[in-house]
Amino acid sequence: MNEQQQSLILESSSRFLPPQGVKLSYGTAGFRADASLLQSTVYRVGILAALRSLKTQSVIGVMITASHNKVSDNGVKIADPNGGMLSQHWEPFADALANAPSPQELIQLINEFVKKEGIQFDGVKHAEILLGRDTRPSGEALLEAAKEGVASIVGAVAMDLGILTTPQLHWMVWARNKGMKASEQDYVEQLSSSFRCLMDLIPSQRSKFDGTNDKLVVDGANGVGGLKLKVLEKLLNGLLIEVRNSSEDGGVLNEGVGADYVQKEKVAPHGFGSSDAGIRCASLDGDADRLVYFTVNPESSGAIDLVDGDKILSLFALFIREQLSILNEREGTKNNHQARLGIVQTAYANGASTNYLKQLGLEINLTPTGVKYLHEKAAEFDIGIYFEANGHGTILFSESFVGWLEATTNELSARSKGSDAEKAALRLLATSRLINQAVGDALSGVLLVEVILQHMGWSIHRWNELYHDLPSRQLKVKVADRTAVITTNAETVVVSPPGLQEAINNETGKYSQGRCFVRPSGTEDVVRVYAEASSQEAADSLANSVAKLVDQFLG
Ligand code: NG1
Ligand code: ZN
Repeated sequence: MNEQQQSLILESSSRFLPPQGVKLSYGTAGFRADASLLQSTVYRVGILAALRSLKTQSVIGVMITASHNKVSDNGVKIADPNGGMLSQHWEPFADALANAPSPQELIQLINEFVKKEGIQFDGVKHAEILLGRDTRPSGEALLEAAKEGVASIVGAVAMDLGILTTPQLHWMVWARNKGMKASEQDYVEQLSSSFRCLMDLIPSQRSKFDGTNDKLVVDGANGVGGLKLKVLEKLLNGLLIEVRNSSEDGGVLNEGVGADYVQKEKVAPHGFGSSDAGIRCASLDGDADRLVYFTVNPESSGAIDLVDGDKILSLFALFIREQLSILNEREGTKNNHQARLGIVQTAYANGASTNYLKQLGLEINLTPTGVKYLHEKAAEFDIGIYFEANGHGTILFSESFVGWLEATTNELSARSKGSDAEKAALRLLATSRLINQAVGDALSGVLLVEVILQHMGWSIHRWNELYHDLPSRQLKVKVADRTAVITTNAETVVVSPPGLQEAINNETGKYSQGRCFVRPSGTEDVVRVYAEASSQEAADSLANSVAKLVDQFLG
């Protein structure tokens, strides 16, 4: 770093001193904390993003959000050149950068790192960073801090894209680096046009829903998702969406609303009641990267039938499998190719979903919690479908498979226009354009679910009957040091503290269909407990006893 560069960082970083006595770490979803603690961290992530852009010579994204966490929290994370999460190789540097106590130590750290990584500040190479934020009130000032961080690196330019969903920002980074048109308008056009294309390809003999099922009601978590869904909806032709709990409605972000609340508490979000019984409802989280469906139960107030991420995955898998098998039956095309379809879940996937998918003959892979692990695994297949039970997931299509699909579609269109095989290939292509290729996206997810339900001629009840969830319970345990819990086998087995896993096994063995695991959260200062058993009482009791064990071993 030359003198000019050093003094630029020294000057601006002295205006963003880190809070005393707080140690932040770049967890599974970036840095998250009470918003009042984050000015300096976000400023430094601005620097980090600029360095990442110089290193990769690609556009990098910075998203300011704390997703489903409470409104007074905020967070910041980086979108890498492929639109995915920051390379794990850079995470330790992110941690060190955020925690450097003084401007001098910050400079020293950056100096060492750029030398090691061979990053050059020659004024010729440029860096470009896309900045977005969710609707949190603290977002605006934090975004300014990120801009200052970017501006403190010579040759780096920040583009403020304002309020976006997290997946929109990731998509834009992905699209920019592919040389595609990448504005918010382009996102909206790509989603809506591929949705309409899939609607046009619905087999005519499939029955439509009855009247009561026509409308979809979406809970926007009082966040950004509802806002953006209203923009999309205008271009969808024929899909009726009513948005409730949108950011402009004045409710508190994620409070008694949103996908995390609905999935974990299994109750209707604020603004939904018995008059909605039987209607197809969906819930987004605060930054619209999670999606769950539900119906309100007419008999008991607040109770719902939840259709979670596992069931969305199952619906997607059925649809993709149907198209692939139609394609495989085609005759006489060149370049025959059996696509490899892979399913990726975490240990939080309901056991009933994993059994169901196995029965379909699908290949199931388990990874640790955290989108980066699921995404990486799914990218190994021609088509990889990944979902967390909480509703975060997507379908990845490999570039080579999309190339093959395009060639096959052209060939089929020339030889057998209107054939089933051509339609199946066109459906897969449209799906690859509709579903976000960078990260799980509630908006593209909702559109794909809607069109598949119409394609199948299914109501939400028919979909929910694919299999019956095993009763489950999730609990959080506050402990002195959650990092004392070390796990293996995709987080299903505790290796430390010693003896804890044996105690969990012993407890689990007492329950029919019992399954239970514990792991340290990557986003909150807690240890999470997950339990499953043949009845709700049993799942609750197993979770409670294991929570006590965690407390005993770590309290
Ligand atoms: P942690 O806090 O590590 O459990 C939570 C979710 C993850 C993922 C991340 C990122 C659960 C049990 N965990 O992680 O699946 O979505 O947040 O937002 O839902
Ligand atoms: Zn989220």
